[in-house]
Amino acid sequence: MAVNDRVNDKLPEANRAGGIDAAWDGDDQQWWDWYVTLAANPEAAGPLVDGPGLPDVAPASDAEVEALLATPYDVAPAAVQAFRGDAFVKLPGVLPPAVVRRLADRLQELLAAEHGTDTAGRFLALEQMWLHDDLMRLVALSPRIGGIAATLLGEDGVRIYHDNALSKEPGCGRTPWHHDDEHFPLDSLQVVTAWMPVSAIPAPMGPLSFAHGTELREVLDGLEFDKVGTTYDVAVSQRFGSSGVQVTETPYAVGEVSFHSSLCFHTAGPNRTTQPRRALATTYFADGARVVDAPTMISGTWQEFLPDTEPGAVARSRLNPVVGHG
Ligand SMILES: O=C(O)CCC(=O)C(=O)O
Ligand SMILES: [Fe+2]
Repeated sequence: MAVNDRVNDKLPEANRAGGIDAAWDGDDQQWWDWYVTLAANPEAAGPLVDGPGLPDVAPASDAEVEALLATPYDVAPAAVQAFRGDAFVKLPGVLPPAVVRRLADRLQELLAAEHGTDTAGRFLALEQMWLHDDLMRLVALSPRIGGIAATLLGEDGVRIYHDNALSKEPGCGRTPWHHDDEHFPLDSLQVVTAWMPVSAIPAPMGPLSFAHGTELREVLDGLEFDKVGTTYDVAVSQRFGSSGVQVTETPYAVGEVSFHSSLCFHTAGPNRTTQPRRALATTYFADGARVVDAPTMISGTWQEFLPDTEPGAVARSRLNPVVGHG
């Protein structure tokens, strides 16, 4: 079948014809249901294995969560260097196990309320939880997390773009290779996502994996995004392989949090465990950044995160408070 004849039934009708320039015509969950179809998945080998479970500790109280998330984290100079060179860094001990446990328990409630239990093999998302959930607001607006983001970017202040819960359910396949610059309609490369797992994430569960470097768009020069199939994902992987690009694909310990810049190319393996692979992902951008002139469908439901903000305007709506200071 010719490339142009291929269809992807997860694409909303309005996004099927033409290129990627049209605005996304579905909701955030529909976006993820489509997006994971763009990842190539080798034949799965063997049955699902046990996951690591949730941290085996009593959950922190909400007051303890609040106090911890207000406490600055000491970012080592070597970590800042690593982030600026590699475009990502994984930081140990950002969240104590009892806090992780409390967040995992609450996230379970929120996901069950929204998506029910018939979720095997899917990639479930929730976004903008901070607008209606007190605990999730503590995370999204955390001076600790926002402070790390500002320090890594070398900015005086960062604003929140959005929060997310990302649940890769048992049996769900890979996340396609991508960098987030194409997802955020921001005219700035000073954008970073804190990816906060709510359990340990061993290799079979599909930890987020990162290609090292801030200049990788050069390595991928000429590759075209494929909105119906896996050709882009496959080609990125081949180019990285043939160019000797280093990829870090390591497990996460409980409390470890990664920060990836919008220039960082990343992917994640399938979840071959019986436990959902869950993380909270909050994105921050430099105070003063503008919205691009022409957001595309890859930017998804961006007006939800930047209400009353026109393309080209400074991104500082009522939903983008300054969260962290460097
Ligand atoms: O959770 C995943 O597999 C993908 C997450 C991601 O791409 C991101 O947080 O930028
Ligand atoms: Fe991403």
